[in-house]
Order: sequence, then structure tokens, then C-alpha cells
Amino acid sequence: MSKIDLRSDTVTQPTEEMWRAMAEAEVGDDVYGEDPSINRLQELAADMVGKEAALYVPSGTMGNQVCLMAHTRRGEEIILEDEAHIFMYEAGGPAVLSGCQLHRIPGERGVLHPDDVRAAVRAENIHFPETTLLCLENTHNRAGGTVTPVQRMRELAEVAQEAGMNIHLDGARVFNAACAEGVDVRRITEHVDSVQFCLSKGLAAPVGSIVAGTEEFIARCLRARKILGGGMRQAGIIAAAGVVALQTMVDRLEEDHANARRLAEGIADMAPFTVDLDSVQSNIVAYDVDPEWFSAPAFLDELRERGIMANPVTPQRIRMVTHYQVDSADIERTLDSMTEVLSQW
Ligand code: TLP
Repeated sequence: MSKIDLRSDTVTQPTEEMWRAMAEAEVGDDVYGEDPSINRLQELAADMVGKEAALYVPSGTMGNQVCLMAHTRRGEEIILEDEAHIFMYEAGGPAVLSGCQLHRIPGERGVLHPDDVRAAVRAENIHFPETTLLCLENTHNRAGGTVTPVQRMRELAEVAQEAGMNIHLDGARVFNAACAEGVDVRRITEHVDSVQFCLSKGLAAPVGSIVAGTEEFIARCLRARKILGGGMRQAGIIAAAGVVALQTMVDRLEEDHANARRLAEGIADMAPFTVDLDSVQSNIVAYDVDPEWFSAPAFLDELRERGIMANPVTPQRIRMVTHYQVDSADIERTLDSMTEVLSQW
């Protein structure tokens, strides 16, 4: 029985073309700036998101953290959404590495309101930390892959400018956001000072993320990456797959979105589950489990017996993520298996 892995789009395997590019990659010592494959990836990535420069980093977490280190000084305050990845899943990195305080504000389906951000900015007062950075997440992971629309990005940028804050975008899945909006990704990234995006999620490269911004900003990120030990020498081997990811995997993301929509609509018809269909905007389907029936882990154990894997987000919430190794037949098999588990419960 073949497996269907819906735990995350991070589980994707490299494509044939990526394997070939990795085998043939020209490499050098990147700490000397001499790896042609990395330099090529960085130039291509900067161009695609409309920034002056870019830096290859081992992970999305490191990408976000080097950007925070480069943007802030100790004791400053960072505004971000209540359940942002930077707050939830980065092991307290902003406190450990940047010495910054996080000021969380609730969004609507992960999308911040400009008035709430404006109200959260600290006034000039010796007692208060200085608010110097706004972090956005597009698409928003915990909210279920929701998109902050271009117009909202613009409004938030205006608030940041008024307040003298920079904006960092955790764009781990920013190409999914652009696809969902039907716009070039630059329409989203033009409103932020820095962006981090992952090559290793829906774009299916084996390793790595990109951070992008001005040349001067990226020079500071390079130093921060050095502090974290993220200089990877002949990493052109993996960067070569990143180039293929950017060239070949962006335009197909709409298939993942269509599969997520079909999955969500099927789940919406099943009694124990509640799906907010309006929140299914990209490749993530997050839904609640009625505690009268079972817990999320108990249900997922049964599903795993049938070769289908997904993760619980909380004891009563499940997340399923579509990606290029999940096709429409896999979605139908997932829905059939879920129905079968329910019928036997
Ligand atoms: N998200 C992972 C897990 O960490 C939850 C996943 O499976 O979705 N920003 C966002 C919005 C992310 O979703 C992730 C990864 C990251 C940053 C961190 O990327 P990595 O895993 O490369 O450090």
C-alpha cells in the first residue's frame, strides 16, 4: 500500500531534474563567496522577489532569525500575529538571539488589521520598549494557509512607515500566497523590507531558504548567519536544486491548492469535523474534531493504519497539507479512508 503523506509540504522529495542538477553542480567555498551555484541561486531569488540581494540559509527558522537579528537591537519590541510561526515554533529564538520582546496581536484568520497594529505601537516613553519591527506571515501556517491580500499588505506597510518600523515577511509559503492571489510575488514582497521564503516546502527542494532585502541589510544577515554557524561551504550541491525549484515548481502550486480545496469540501461533509471553508485558501486544510467522537491523535492513528499520515495541530485539530507528491487520486483515497474509519468507529 503506497503512503500518502499530508503531514507537511516539507516532506517532498527532490524531482528528477533536481537530482540531476545536484549531481552536476559546480561548487566552491561559499564562505569565500565562491560557490557559483549558490551565487546563481541568490541572484535568481533576489530578482524573483524584487530585492537588491539575497542570502541562502539552511532553514526557514534560521532565515527568520537572521532577519530579526539584522533588523533589531536588544530590548526592542516586535509586533506579530498571535500564532505566528516566529512566536509558536522557533524555540524562543527572538529572545535568545535578538534579545527582543514579542508583542502579539490577534488577526482575523491570521491576517492583521492595520488599526490593531497602529494601536500596538509603543508611544515615546522611557518606560516602554521601542517598537521597531512588524513581522507578517503570508501564507499563515497556523491559520490554515490563509493569505494576507496585496491591498492589506499595502495598508500594513503604510502603518509601519508612519511608525518608523521595518517589516519582515515570514514568507515560508509566499509563492503559495502569490498563486492564491493570482499575482506576481513581487506585488506582495514590494511592501516589506525583508522576506524569508522556503525552497524546501511546496517548491520541493531538499534543503534551504532564502532571505532577501537591500544589499546593506543582506550584509548584516551574512554576519548573523555566521554567528549561527550557517555558512555551508560547498552547499552549491543543494543550492542547485533550489534553482530548479524556482524555475520549475512555482507555476504548479495551483494544483496543490485545487487538491486542498477538494479535500476540504469532502471533509466538510463528514459529521465529526468542522472546516472553515473560507480559510482554505492555499495548500493547507486545518479542521476541528468534535471531542464527542474522538481526539485528533486517535483518529490519525487509524488513518495511519491505512497508509495516510497527517499531524494534529492541537488535541482537537488536524492539519493536512497538499504538495506535488499528492495527486487528485490520493485526495479521493484519503477521503474514502476517512469515511471508512468513521463507519467503523
Ligand atoms: N513550518 C513547518 C513546521 O515548523 C510547523 C511546517 O511543517 O509547516 N515559517 C513558517 C510559516 C513555517 O511554516 C515554517 C515551517 C517555518 C517558518 C520554518 O521553516 P523550517 O522548517 O525550514 O525551519
